[in-house]
Amino acid sequence: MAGQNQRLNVVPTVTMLGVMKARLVGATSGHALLKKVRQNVVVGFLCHNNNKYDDNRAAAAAAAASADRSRPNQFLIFPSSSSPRSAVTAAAVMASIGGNNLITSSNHLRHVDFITNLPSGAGKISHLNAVVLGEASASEQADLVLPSQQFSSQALVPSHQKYLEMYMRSIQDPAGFWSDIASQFYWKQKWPEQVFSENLDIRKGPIKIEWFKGGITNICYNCVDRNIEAGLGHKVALYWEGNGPGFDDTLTYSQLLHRVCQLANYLKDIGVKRGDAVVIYLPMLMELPIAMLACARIGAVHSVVFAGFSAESLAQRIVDCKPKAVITCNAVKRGPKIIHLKEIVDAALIQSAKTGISVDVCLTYENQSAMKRESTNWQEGRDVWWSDVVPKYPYTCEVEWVDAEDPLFLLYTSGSTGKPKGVLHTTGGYMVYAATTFKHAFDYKPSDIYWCTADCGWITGHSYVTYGPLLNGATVVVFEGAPNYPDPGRCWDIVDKYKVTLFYTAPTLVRSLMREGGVSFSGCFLSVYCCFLMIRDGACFYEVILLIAILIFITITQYVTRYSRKSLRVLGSVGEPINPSAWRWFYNVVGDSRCPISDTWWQTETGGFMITPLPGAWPQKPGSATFPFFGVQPVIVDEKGVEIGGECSGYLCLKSSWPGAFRTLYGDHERYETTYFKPFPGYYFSGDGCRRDKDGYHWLTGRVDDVINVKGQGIYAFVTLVEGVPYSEELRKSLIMTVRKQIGAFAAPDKIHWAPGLPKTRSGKIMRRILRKIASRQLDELEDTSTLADPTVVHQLIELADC
Ligand code: 6R9
Repeated sequence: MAGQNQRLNVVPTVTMLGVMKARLVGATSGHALLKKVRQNVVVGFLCHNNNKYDDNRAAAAAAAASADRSRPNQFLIFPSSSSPRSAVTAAAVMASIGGNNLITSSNHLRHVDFITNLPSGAGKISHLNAVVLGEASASEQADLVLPSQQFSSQALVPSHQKYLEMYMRSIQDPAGFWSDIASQFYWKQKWPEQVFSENLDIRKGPIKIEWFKGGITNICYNCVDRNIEAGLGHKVALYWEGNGPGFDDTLTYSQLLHRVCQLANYLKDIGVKRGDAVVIYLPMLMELPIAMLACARIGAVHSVVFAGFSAESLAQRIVDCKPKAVITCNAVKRGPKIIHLKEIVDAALIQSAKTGISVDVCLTYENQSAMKRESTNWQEGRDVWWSDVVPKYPYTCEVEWVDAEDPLFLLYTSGSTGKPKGVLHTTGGYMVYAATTFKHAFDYKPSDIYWCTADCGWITGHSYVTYGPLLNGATVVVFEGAPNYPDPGRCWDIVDKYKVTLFYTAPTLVRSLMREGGVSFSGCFLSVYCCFLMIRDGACFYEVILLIAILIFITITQYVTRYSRKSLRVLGSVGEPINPSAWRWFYNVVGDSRCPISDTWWQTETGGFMITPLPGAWPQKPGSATFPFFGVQPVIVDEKGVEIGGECSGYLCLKSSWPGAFRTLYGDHERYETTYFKPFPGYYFSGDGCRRDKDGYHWLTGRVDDVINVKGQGIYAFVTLVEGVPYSEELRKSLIMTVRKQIGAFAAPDKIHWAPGLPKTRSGKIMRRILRKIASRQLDELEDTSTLADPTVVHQLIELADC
């Protein structure tokens, strides 16, 4: 508490606020204050007299505002009162809101500065006359959120003007633009004159994309050896944070090279050769990126499968790519839950053997914190303990030099038919693209500490846990556990522990952390103490009730604000559209209204970011992925495939290729062409809907096949209500009526299915295939649900099907 008290920011005079043109709201009721807060009128609270009601009301409104998580504000509290009760109340509120929400007068003036000095080239900014003090906070009215001048001035791309120059070059001279960047990497042999060749038009023949073909390189060499040669041998490459707090480890670039080489040597020894597939079924241990790099070093093609997917999913992937070896570990603990990975692998290998695909070697890492060796099921002859063999191999291993167009990895994504698609990426173009997108979208600086919460079983873990950051010589945090274990403050604990500067995550996580309130014991204690003081001083029943209400409100953002998070510089979001209120919470609460958010739109297929803010280069709009990355030409087409210009909505396609594009679906080039290039001939079709606003900002609206039309049933809507709102027949009728009125009778749902939760993948994607099966009551065809974050929602939905 003493520490919190020291953070009191006392504003000397009320006129100070006048200077800053903030509107002053007179003493009013807590409810009215909250309303003003919601309208974003109130940006400060002044508890400026001895009147106990004013103190309590201001405190209640402040607390209520902090609980209104979608729009947390910043607060000024001016406790001029000498009454111990009001001082304690003010302190309690401040302690609970957290020091980070308290801003000093000099901070306010700095915000005013930001507004008058726009980043050059940002164009005319509307809404500047909105709220002065809260301008640096993302609010509902102010739809543009500016990077600070301080941030812009140090950014790699400091202005929209500079972006436009670079972007125009990347479009007009893609060969020159990407060659210049590719030259910064190591090539055993440079690519020939022709930098790329492509055909994206199915009417002109088979689809083909090639970049730097004929160039000879190795991505592992570029991720590790090249950095060591540049003097980064002692720099930390990986910080590993275990599931339980206190379990951690560190690898420098030199140590990483040793580990990679040992495993690469072992793999070579068991006969894995260039072009062979290796399935990696590992949790987020350091051994996972090590295994990916070891495969890349020897030219083997890795296929990482999320450790937790069922034996069926794993078997399906094994049968498809026929690996020489499977690399796994005995078990993993995610939060309090143990998952016996080796048992899943055993079952998958039995299944795949039945279809004639047998795997000779199952290299198993002993994850001691989850399970001991002795308890692990074992098949002699096939299973090998990692620790028995790998450490015996030398620290050096010759690099297998490969063609830029040699396959690097296969990553399976669940297709709409249920048969997963093996997205194939090649080496050179992917390398250049992953590295460049990482560098610019996060404004990477060598002093940064980067943490991406994604698992390597997802494309995000390939491009932005492993390859992109390591190619830039970055320090990466790898986290084994669950973000809400042991409590929802874990992420910020990790941020503070490693002084993370760049934090990249998914909206689904942002929303879940935003939802998870938590009781702060110091807040509790303080409030009980306040109650005591109030009762002693003769407070009435309602005052005590009010204080208890404060207790509930003030504790909501504690899990974030009890950590400093001062190190954070840039935040990132990926996986699905981030709704503006989650965006604002991320920006205002997590990033203290200081860190730009890179809302990166991309896909497994694209290999790297396609539409993303460049922090520092232009203002952001909460919920918009903003503008295309270098070399990317997004177009919006109508249902006939005709490009639409200006402000519009339609299907998002991409014109011409970029180096990170996938080259085929493994073993099924026809499906590749049919799925992505036939719907709108001449373009790559992303499958997403998109709106472009009057300022040219892109707003991703989700997958275009999100509308479920069930034969014989018409439009079938799964409806999730705001927490606490009960389902009722009246509500059902009123929902249908609302759609009829607002959109039209044609769009009115024929069936509403209450859905407390939806079947979502770990990255937040709705599994439409499962919803379709439930809607058409084909319950015996649900197939594998192990790729879901929470498979129990399926049973819940089935139970509610006829309610
Ligand atoms: C990287 C990744 C791709 C699909 C994509 C889109 C959705 C991803 C998004 C986003 C809106 C963003 N998506 N990022 N939608 N804004 N910033 O997620 O790859 O698993 O293949 O999913 O995810 O619908 O088409 P992948």
